[in-house]
Amino acid sequence: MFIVFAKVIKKMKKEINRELIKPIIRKIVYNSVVSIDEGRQYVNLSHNFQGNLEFRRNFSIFVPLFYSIQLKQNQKQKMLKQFLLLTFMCAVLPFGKDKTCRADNTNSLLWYDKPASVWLEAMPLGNSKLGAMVFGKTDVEEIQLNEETFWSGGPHNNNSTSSIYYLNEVRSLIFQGKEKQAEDLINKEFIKGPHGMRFLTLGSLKLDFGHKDAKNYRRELNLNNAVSTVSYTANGVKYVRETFASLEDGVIVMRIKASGKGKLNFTLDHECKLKSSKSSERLRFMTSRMKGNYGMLKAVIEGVEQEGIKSALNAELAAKVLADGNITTDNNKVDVKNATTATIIITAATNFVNYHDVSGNASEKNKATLKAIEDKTADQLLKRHIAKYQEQYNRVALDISANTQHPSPNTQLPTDQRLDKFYGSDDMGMVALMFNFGRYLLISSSQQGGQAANLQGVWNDKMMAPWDSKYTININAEMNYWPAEICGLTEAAEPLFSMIKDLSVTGAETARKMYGCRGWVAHHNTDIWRVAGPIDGAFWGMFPNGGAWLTTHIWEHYLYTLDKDFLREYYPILKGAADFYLDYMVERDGELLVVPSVSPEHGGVGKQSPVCAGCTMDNQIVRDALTQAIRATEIMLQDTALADKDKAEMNATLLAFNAALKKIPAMKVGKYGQLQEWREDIDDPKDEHRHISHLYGLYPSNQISPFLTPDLFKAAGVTLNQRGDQATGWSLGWKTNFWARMLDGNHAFTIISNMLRLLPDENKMREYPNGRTFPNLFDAHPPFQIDGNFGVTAGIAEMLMQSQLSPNAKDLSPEIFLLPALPDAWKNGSISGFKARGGYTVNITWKDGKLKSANIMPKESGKLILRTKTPISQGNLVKTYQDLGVYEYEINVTGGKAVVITAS
Ligand code: FUC
Repeated sequence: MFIVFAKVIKKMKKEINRELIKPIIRKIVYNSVVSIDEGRQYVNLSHNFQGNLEFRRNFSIFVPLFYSIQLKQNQKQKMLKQFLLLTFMCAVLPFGKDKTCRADNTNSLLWYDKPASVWLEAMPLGNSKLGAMVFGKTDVEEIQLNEETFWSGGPHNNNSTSSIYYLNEVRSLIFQGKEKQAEDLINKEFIKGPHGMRFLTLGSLKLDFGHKDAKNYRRELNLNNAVSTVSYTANGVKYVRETFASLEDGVIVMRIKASGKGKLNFTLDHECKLKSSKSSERLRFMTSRMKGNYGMLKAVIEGVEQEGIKSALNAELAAKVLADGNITTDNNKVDVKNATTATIIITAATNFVNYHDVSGNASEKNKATLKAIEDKTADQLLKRHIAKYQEQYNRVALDISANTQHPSPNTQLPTDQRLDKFYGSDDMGMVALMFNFGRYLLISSSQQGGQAANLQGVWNDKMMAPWDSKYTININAEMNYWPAEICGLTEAAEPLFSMIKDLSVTGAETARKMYGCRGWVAHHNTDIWRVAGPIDGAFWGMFPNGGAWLTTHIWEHYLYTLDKDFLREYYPILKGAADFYLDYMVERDGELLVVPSVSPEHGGVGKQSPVCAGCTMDNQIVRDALTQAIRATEIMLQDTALADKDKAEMNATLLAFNAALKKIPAMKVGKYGQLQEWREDIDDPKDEHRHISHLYGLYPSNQISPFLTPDLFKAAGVTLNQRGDQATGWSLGWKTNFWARMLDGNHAFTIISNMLRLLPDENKMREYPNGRTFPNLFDAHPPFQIDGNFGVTAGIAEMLMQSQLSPNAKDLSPEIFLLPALPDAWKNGSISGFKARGGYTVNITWKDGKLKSANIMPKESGKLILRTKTPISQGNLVKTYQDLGVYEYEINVTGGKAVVITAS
């Protein structure tokens, strides 16, 4: 089949004519959207086509191919016949007989055969600014909405003004072993509230179609183009609804089409549990190309007060309804009658400008958003959205399969059933789907100029979101961004950087007021108002490392991109995080200790309180904060235009940071062979706590490595085994990365298998105690928390490629490891577009569990240390780690010139 097809393609390359193919596609695919955008061809066949599923999948691959190929007129009939025949054959041949025909859509498509009955079955759409959950109902459709800046409260801070007077007493109590008393004092004098504001919902748009008896139902979310489609037949009419959250234009668009003329009738309404008012009106529009009427539904939703912080935000939601039928707007609703097609354009905004300015105007923002696109057709909006989305999404590709000859039959099931059957199956496409979904979620919830993805990304329907849907920065918010750099979604991380910038300002006040320290600090939590003080109680909140941990993302961004302008811009923030520690740490027996602190949400055996001094995670984060600040300072010093005064200041900084670094306590191995979580050997070997904070040094940091610190590496393995293979969703995400760094692919895969277990809904936890993924593939803590999605996405990448910079390396020469943790179950596959530290782009293919080839593109010239588990034909073999089965090569690379690697 493949050979026949390849031959035809070869022939067609010479002969196909675009003009010929275009009408054919149009004819075959009822109402499909075919567009060409500056040389980029794509086809969206996801709606209005009632064919065999496989046909659609295969067809969507072939059409762009054919479409971009030039044909001569005189060959057209013959070629056309071959084209249709081949496409048909692909559709009817059993899946897997021919890999070429097996489009990889099963790795990028979520689909269901019934509407969502609960929120966690609905399809998430987003463009960072707006989040939407589309239920796909036939009777009354629901689109639940969020706007990223709609939070409770208003500008404020939560810095205690009394803590500074009790700091010494707290420290002295801790050093006397009276941690409980220290905790009580912290709770009384350090943590005064408020404890963070919450992320609010805009409520839902409801579209009453009244289609109670729908047949041939299908809904899907296509990760290849970020479009969700619902189709069904009611009363003999086929209805198709296609929804996307435009990344380019900042709106949500729903296009609705009926197969029968004038058969589309619906009423649009808004419902919200928050206090809101709504209005609707019928307006006239006139553009250069069209004129007519449209309906506008508006809702103004009031923010809420929380913990005495008055609400400073209001949101306005606006839905513009265009239709080719009658539009009326009675009772604050929009009514569409006797139409065939309709388009709803949704926008929302608040008066939020930034964390200390709420002087914006939601209504003006919405007007401007709608005005900017008033000339654009729905087709154009779709085309612009897909182009922007694919520019990011298509940077990376992952293919993994257990068996290319006989793919799992599970691939044919609706996604919830496929997920339910994953455990123990060989459906490795499900893993790829989860990986792609993670990338999709990051693109959809975090874009330049927007807010960082919170605990639920940008999707929350609850009045009281779990943990307020804030930013928990003792692991969760950081985890959200673990896939960003390695998956080439570097600009998706920009909202995180801008949040860190804000925190470096609010956190400087916190450092000064609460502790009398220079630099800046943030504790275990923050929100849209960028509160930096401790919250909830010492058990959680007395964690002065949240800000510094966040800054590692800035340094990492530099390592991945080598962008010196970025580093220059953020240098003061890196330095400020390190400066804080110089003042906050206390010297004890020649060691510098972070005190007071906690190893997140966890205490040791025999302790009544987790409050402590210099726990392992403190030391690891301080070590990173100081090391990255030192390296950044060294890079800044290379600037020949630096004034003498600045140079002198930077040299003094280097001296101070280097001196402090020498006094940071080393990691210790405890009595069970475990890595100690605290300075004292008080770990409980039976403890299965979800936070494994002391392994921060293994991942995301690189202070524990099989090559540089084999004893600590072994101890980390002992700790991981003690903690077990079950956990909350995000903890499983972390464990996937841990086991990848332990170079144990099979164990990492066990963790992924534990994560990919269906939990039908939050209230089914009893029946499904092991459920960690909801039907719509949202991660289950439970409840829903998006960090697990991002954690496992990063973990899958980390199993296939790792890059590190040796903490000891003077130069920043990177170490790239190809296939460090490939599980037996992932026999064959490939990755492309993965980014590695040091400015590298990496493609890898493997076969029968072994590296086959790789293509490594360096940005700059230098020396690369390359590790593999299979001997290769290139580079100088400098070391073999017998016990690990690892080969280490040194390769000199030239910037912009790909290094091709082949297994020897
Ligand atoms: C931390 C975790 C919890 C939860 C919360 C949002 O406090 O310990 O499990 O993820 O953040």
